[in-house]
Amino acid sequence: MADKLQPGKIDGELRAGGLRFAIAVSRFNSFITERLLSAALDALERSGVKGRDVTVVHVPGAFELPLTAKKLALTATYDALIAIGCVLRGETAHYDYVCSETSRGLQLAQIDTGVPVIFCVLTCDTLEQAIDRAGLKGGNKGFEAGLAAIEMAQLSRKLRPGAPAKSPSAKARRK
Ligand code: INI
Repeated sequence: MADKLQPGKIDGELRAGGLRFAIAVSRFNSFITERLLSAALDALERSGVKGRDVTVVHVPGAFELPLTAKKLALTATYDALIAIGCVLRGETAHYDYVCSETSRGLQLAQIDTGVPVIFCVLTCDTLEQAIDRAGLKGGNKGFEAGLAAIEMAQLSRKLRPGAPAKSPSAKARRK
């Protein structure tokens, strides 16, 4: 039987001591976003992050998150960012514009700057759906965002420009 392929692997660990994070939080629907924020902070703290290494910035609404994330990234201070918001569908097309521009803008912010931006913006039809995802039936998306930020911060350190490419160990190659 042919040898099983042993690829080199690069993973982002969930160890966060010494990493720095910023969290941009929308005040719109703060009943939800503050719960997401608490859970994100909980995930960071349980993973060893100190309060002095986290900055929280409040913005009016989700639409303001992309510019804020980009400005935070350009300070070159943070290993990863988290953008927290909650957009609830109304009776007009406003929801669609806010959702699409917020997600597009956050993706651009991380692609343009190279600093990971974790997307923790709930886009829900009803308040009940949002409550479920902010600590009720659907867990808490803020906690997941905190863990994703740690993983992406670690991974980004390993994938920095000029970092040695990881190849299988000599032992694995001899097999
Ligand atoms: N902002 C939100 O974060 N969530 C919403 O549900 C929302 N709705 O429904 O209008 C919302 N609008 C405000 C928007 O994000 C901007 O703050 C505002 O348009 C000023 O630029």
